[in-house]
Amino acid sequence: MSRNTLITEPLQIPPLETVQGHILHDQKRFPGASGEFSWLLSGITLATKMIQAKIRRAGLTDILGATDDVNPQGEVQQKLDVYANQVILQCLSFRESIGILASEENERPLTLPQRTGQGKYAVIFDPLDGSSNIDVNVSVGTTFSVLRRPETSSNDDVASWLLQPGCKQVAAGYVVYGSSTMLVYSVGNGVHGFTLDPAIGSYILSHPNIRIPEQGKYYSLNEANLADSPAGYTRFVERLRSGGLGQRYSSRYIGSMVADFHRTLLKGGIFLYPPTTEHPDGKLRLLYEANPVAFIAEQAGGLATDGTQRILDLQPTSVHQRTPLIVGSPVEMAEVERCLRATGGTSS
Ligand code: P6P
Repeated sequence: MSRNTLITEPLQIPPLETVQGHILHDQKRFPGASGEFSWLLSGITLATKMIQAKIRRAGLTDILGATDDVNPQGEVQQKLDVYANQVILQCLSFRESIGILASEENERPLTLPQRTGQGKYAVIFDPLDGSSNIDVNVSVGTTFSVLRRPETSSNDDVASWLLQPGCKQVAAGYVVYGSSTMLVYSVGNGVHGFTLDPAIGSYILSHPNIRIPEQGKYYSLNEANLADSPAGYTRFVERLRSGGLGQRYSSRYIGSMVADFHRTLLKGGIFLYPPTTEHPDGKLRLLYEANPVAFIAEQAGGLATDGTQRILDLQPTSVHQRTPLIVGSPVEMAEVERCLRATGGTSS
C-alpha cells in the first residue's frame, strides 16, 4: 500500500478511552482548568502504575514486610507503604496546580511553598490502604480526595483548606490492586472505572457510569467486633441473616476497605465499620478513606453515613480523625438506619 493511500476500511482496533481522554470530557466541572486537572490526575495514574508494578513483584523482591517505623496512626509501616507514599508525593509534587499534599503516612501535611498563592488543589490520600494484607497476597488499595482551596484562604492556611466537609470534594477515587488493577474516580459527574492494561501501560475505560445496585446480596463487616458495637448493628445483621429483606445474604469481609467497598459498589449490599469498644469513634479515617468512598458511593446512587449523619456533611477537626463508616445500596442503608433508630444506636 503506497504511503498516500487513505485508510478507507475501519481499523479493527476497539475504541479505547484512557483516563486523560475521559477527564477532558469532564473538564467543564473545572472552569478555567485548561487541562490542569487531567495533569493532576495523571500524577495519580503514574504513581499507581509504579505501585502496582512493585505489588505484583512483592514476593520476588525485598519489598515485603515491615519497617522499623510506625505511621501517625501508630501502625507499623510496611515497606510498600513507604514506597507507595514516596512515589505519590514525588509524582504529585510536580503538578503545579497542587498546593498541599496530605498523606495517612505523614503526621503533617506537605505544603508546596514554591507555589505560594498558585496552588489550587489539595490532595489527601492513603497510599496503601489495607497494607497489612500484602504479605498474604490480599487486594490492597490507594484512596485519594481532591479539595479546591477555599476562596477566603491563603496557601499557608492549611487547616481551612484541608478541613472541609466531604461534600466540598471536587474529585475523589481509589485504585484497587486486585486480580486486575482498577482506577475508580468521580469528578461529581458520575463514577467511572478504568482497568490497567499492563500490555500497553494505560488505564482503559472498562466501567463507564457505574451505578450501585438498589439492593445487593452481600454484607461486609468484621463480625468479631459485632458484640462490641451498638446493638442496632447486631439487630441489622440478624435481619439480613433471617431473610428479613426478602432474600438470602452472604457475608464477605476481606479486611481491606478499598476491596470491600469496590465489591459493594459493583455488586450492591453494604460495607460497615461501626463504632467498637476499641475504636469508639470508628477505625477508618474521615478525610482520606470515608470521604472518597462516600463521594463515589453517592455519585453511583448509594449512601454513606457514620450511623448518625451523612459522611459528606461531617465537619473535620483534624487531618487524621476517624469515623464510623456505613456505606452501600439504598435498601440496606435504609434498613440499618431503621435498626439503629429502633435501638437508640443513632442520635439522629
Ligand atoms: P479490622 C486496613 O488496616 C483497614 O484500615 C481497612 O482497610 C479495613 O477495612 C480495616 O482496617 C480492617 O480492620 O479491624 O477488621 O482488621
